[in-house]
Formats: sequence, structure tokens, C-alpha cells
Amino acid sequence: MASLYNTLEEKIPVWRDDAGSLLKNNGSSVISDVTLNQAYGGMRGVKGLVCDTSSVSPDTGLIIRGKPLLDIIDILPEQVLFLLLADEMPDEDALADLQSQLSEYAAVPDYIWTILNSMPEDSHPMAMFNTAILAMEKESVFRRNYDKGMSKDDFWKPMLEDGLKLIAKLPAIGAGVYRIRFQKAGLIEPDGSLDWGSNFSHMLGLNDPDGNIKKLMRLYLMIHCDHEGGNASAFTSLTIGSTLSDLYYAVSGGLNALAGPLHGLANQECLKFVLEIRDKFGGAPSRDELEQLCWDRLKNGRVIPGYGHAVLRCPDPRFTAFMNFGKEHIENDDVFHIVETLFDVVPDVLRKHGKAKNPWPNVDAASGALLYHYGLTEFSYYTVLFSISRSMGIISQIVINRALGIPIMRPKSVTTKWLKDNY
Ligand code: AMX
Repeated sequence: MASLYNTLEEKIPVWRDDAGSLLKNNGSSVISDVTLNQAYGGMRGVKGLVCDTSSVSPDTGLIIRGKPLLDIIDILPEQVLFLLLADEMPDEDALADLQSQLSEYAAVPDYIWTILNSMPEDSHPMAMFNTAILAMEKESVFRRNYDKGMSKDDFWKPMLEDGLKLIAKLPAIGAGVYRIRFQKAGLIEPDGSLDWGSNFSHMLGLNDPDGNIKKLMRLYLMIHCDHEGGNASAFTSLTIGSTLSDLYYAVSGGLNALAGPLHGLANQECLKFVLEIRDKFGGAPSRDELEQLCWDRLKNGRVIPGYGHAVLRCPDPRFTAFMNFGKEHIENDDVFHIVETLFDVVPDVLRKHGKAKNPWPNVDAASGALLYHYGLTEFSYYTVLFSISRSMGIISQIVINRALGIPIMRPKSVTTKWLKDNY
């Protein structure tokens, strides 16, 4: 059996050689130019990072280790974690080994419950979740080994250990945040017989007689796992990790970026938007009513949540996966119906509006409606779900960056004066 660790131990020297020869033979080749628009525009499209876990193509969307998302839509989150890190699917034994490691590491330290229980009752669930991760920093094996003195070549090993230990705890912490923040009756113990995603669903404590919530959670946690290296949360985490801060600092920091309404928090904003529509019309409005509502919103200078993307120029395959799930499992639901009609209406409206470069839905346009349908109605919680999943990609990218010895991030900024003097 090739465990995750063994697979990485075998592949990392090959990846180092690949990067080494590219640098030796083509180190000064230009892969991107930077325009003034890009310098003022969030560095959109500037190719300045290497990320092998996944790539986002404008017309296909997320591709994980060469596999388009919709081709691997049925795999478990643990399988996608293995794939992200190791560039291959685990065989049955390797998957069982990873799952048993995650169960072994799953216990959350008691002090986390003390911290979460003592946060203000109106704390945002993301602030609670990210605080819990940061508070566990003292558990870092990387930091301990670094303090003792460790070869650079070995950095990735304790990083991987920290990563698996952290990922193992996220379902219990995420479910705990839900139950504490929304005053549910106590925490629910994990069930050792369940996979990582199903266990999370079990610990949330929603009523799931036919197992559809577990199915949705496995899909949700797989789908949000990674979106290459330059998105705001991954980039933030990679920058923190590049200083040799450990994973607890890096993941918590990146997830603070995910908590912004233009990024991961858009799923909260999106459902809020859909519920406001439902309440305003007392149910699902007609296509024309919806179109008018979108125009009114745009005229007030507000964005249509769940639509547009910095890289994508097609309907997000993650949106498609959620819509397929909804069509298969959900009937007669006004909220889901509004999401379907919005998909019918918004792209044309945005095209006519003429600003958004991508008029198509992103992942956040559909996910909230499904969660709401299954009784997870507290939408300020939704970005925590996104975070549990996205931590897998962030951690995989950081482990690989440490294995490749990527140095501290330090792009160059210029002053307006310099631009005026030179252009
Ligand atoms: N509704 C209205 N206007 C939009 C829009 C939308 N959904 N998407 C983009 N625009 C506007 C921008 O605000 C910008 O206007 P400005 O020139 O007046 O500032 C203009 O179109 C050009 O923007 P862009 O280049 O197409 O997008 P971007 O790369 O700057 O931003 C994103 C991308 C996602 C932040 C933007 O599309 C947006 O705000 N969408 C709504 C929020 C959302 O769904 N976010 C989730 C993204 C996915 C994720 O990270 N979870």
C-alpha cells in the first residue's frame, strides 16, 4: 500500500527536479507582462505563481490535478484531498489509511470549546471558526520542530502532519460553531464509523432521515476544496505560509479573506438575496418581476450576488453540480425555484448592463438554496462550510510550496509618482 506520506516522499524529489530543470533552463523566460490596469486592478490575470493542485480555466472552470470537476463529482472529500496532494487517486487501502489517520486526529482540545463558548453571542460564525483554528497554533508540530532546528528539505513533513491534524478536527469544530452560535442543545459526539463529510453532517445534528443531507455535505465539501493559487484566501494563506508561519496561522489568515462578501461570504449574501425576493413576492416571482428586480438592484449600485467571477467566463461547474443535485432531490421549493429562474434571467441582464466580464453564476449562486431546503437556515454559517472544504486545498498548496522551497512572497509595488514619471 502506498500511503499519502509514502506517495509524497516518492514524488517530491521528482517535483523538485522538474522545478529545478525548468529554472535552470528557462529561469529568465517571461510568462506574463503587467499592465497599468492590472497594477490598479488587483493583479487580475498576472501569472506570478505556480500552483499544481488545481487550475481554473475560463471556459471549463475548476480542474483538479488535470481532472475537470464534473468528471470526478462523485468522489469523497478525503479522496480529493489525496488527489490534491499526491496527484493521483488513492487506492482502497491508501484511502482507508488516510481515513483512519483523520479519525485518529479528530479529537478537538477542550480549550477550544471554552474559547468558543466564551465568545460574544452575536459573533460571526467565521470569526468563531477562524479563532478556533488560530487558538490551536500551539499544537503545531512544524513550529516545534523548526524551533529545535530542522533541515529545509524536511519542512513539508511536519507541515503535512499539522495539515492532516487540522483537517481532521475541522468537521467537529465547524459543527461545534454551528451548535454553539445558534444555541442548539449541546455538541454531538463524532461517529467513528462515518466518513469525514458524513461525520460533519452527523455532528451538525440536522434531521436527515433519507441520508440526503450527508450526500449533500460530501458533495459540498468536495466541490469547494481548491480554486488554484491566486484567489484571495489561498493567496493570503500562501503568503503567510511563505514566512514559515505554521499552518494554523496560515489557514486561519486565509479564511479571514474567505469571510469577505466578494469572496466566500457571497454564499451568505446570495441566499439573503434569494430570501428577500421570496419574502417580497410572498413566494417565487415571475421571470419578468425578477428581471425588473435585478435591474433595480444594479441601478442602486449593488452587485447581483452569486454572479460574475475574476477568472471564469462560463457557468461555474460547481454551480452546475449543485443544480443537478437540486433537480434530482428537490421538488416544490420556492427558494430553489427562484435560484433556477435567476439563472434564466441574470446572465442576460448582466450582459445588457455591460460591466461584469462574466455574466454567469459562480458556486455561491446555488449552494445556499440546497442548504436552506434541508433545514440549515442560518445563512451566516454558510462560509464555515466553504472554509472546512477550502482548507484542504490551502493546506495542500502550502505543503507542496514548502516541499519545493518556495521563498517568502515579496512582489514589488510602485508609487503613483513612479508611474506618472515613467508613462
Ligand atoms: N453584479 C453586478 N456587477 C458586477 C457583478 C455582479 N454580479 N460582477 C461584476 N460586476 C461589476 C464589478 O462590480 C465591476 O464594476 P466597477 O467597474 O463599477 O467596479 C465590473 O463589473 C467589472 O468587474 P469584473 O472584472 O467582471 O469582476 P471582478 O473580477 O472585479 O470581481 C467578483 C469578481 C466575483 C468579485 C464580482 O463578479 C462580484 O462582485 N460578484 C458578486 C459577488 C460574488 O458572487 N462573489 C463570489 C465569487 C466567488 C467566490 O469567491 N466565492
